[in-house]
Amino acid sequence: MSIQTLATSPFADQKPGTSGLRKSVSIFQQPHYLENFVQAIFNSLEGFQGKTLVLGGDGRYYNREAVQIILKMAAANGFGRVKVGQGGILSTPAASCIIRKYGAFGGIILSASHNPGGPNADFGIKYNIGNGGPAPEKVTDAIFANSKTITEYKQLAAPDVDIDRLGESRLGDMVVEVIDSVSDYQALMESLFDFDRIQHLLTNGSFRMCMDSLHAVTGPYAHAIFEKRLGAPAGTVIHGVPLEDFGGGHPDPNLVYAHDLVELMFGPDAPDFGAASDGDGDRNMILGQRFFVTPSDSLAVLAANAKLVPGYKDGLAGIARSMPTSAAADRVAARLGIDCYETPTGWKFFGNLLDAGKATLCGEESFGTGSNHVREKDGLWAVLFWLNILAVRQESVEQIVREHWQTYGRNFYSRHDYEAVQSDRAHALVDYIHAQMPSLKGKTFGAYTVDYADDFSYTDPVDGSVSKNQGIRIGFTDGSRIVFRLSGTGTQGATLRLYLESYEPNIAKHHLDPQVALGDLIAIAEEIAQIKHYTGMEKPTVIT
Ligand code: G16
Repeated sequence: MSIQTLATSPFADQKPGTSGLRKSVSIFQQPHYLENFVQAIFNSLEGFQGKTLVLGGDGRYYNREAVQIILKMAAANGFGRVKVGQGGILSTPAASCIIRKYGAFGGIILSASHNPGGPNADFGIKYNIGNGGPAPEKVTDAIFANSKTITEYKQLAAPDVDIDRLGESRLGDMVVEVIDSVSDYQALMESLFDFDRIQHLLTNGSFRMCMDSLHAVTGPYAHAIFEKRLGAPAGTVIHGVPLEDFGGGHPDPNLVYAHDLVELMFGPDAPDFGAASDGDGDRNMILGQRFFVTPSDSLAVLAANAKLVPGYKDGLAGIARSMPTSAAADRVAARLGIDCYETPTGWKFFGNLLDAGKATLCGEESFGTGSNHVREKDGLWAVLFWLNILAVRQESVEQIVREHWQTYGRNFYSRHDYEAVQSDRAHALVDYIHAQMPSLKGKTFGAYTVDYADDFSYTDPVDGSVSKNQGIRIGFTDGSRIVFRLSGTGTQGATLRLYLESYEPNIAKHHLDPQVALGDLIAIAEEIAQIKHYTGMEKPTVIT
């Protein structure tokens, strides 16, 4: 087996987005495309010789080929060991758990998350650092810089490794260790939650749950944890076999794409609890019987009830949420007397806060919730957290959320996505709002007066790094907000996200449909941004 150095030339489009590099499979299949990016990752790291790399992905189309390429490149570049998930499978939170548990140098996760998979859909790759979390901006910037100047990459000339059989083999001087994809992650979950109590809930005959894995990576994890370990009846997990194209579906746990689960949970014979996770297992959607819990509310409810859960019984150091996420969690933090941090969109921004012990729970409106147990958001962790709370409180999901609103008031919240907008038109819309910003403060729209209008900028309280242009915020004097952002994870044109939030302390109005409660703000957003004109769309593609 010899190390080969192959000549290559740069691709101009390898700038990592909100979470790694995501492109269509056909782009990744171009000669040298994946290799260039992997070598750019290695070139921007120092001191990994002889160290361990964790490798796995969500099992989507091209996962297995990419694993083989990366194994041979890791061997040629001098890693000492690669721990690879069996069959190339590791959920994103499991990869984070394994990096931390075994003190690995870092990890490569192959996923385009909630984007569809298959030969005509998307693939992705991201690098996670030794704390188990997504590479921070200084690392992703270095990777991008390297990708623009790369001239060669290294790979070992060797046959493919058998990644389906557990155990160790050698690739040149490097050990390849094929590990069980589930067991380390399951052990971590057992250390945090009251499995006995959850088991009792799931087997006492009066409680039913449905977990929709959307034919994505959480299937094996959910089968092992909910059905095998916790005793839920077979069939509790639906769409539990990971498929390379996710069965043709869109593995995004929201009210639109998790339609089978939504139909069941809003139907006549609905189970008590429903949940779904995404392509790589880091997102979650929580449903009660005919009841949807917004991710922003979910974070707030988990924080308010954290002491009921063994892993968090000593209380929380702080809470962090992304800027567009509603301020429901801020109200809980205020009552608990702990700090609440507002970060830009992207889980990577939570890493420093978690490492510094400033935050224990983190959450995002984009169906992401997690804690300091790993450095990624974690879909099944959130499901287990909810189950633990339900097992202790013996109330329904709806009762728990309604009681929460009674205590803290309700933050009405919604996100409107306009997908696959022509890029130049999306940027023109942003420019159009920017042009108005200096004159917006003090302006009135019906009953609403603009309090501030800015482009969100974040200074990391731990390392002082500054991230600018993280979304346009228009705040009103009553605390309501409109936020505009262009997504950093789409692969087709641009996706405009419009986030809307208002606060309602009056219990008599808590039953309102959020689209009704937010109706004035939706109209104001249209007036300020001329969304229909710029996107050419009459209505959003997805409303959550
Ligand atoms: C990624 C990031 C999240 C972010 C989400 C949406 O999630 O990890 O932090 O909230 O994308 O980002 P955007 O609004 O830029 O599309 P995932 O689950 O796709 O890895």
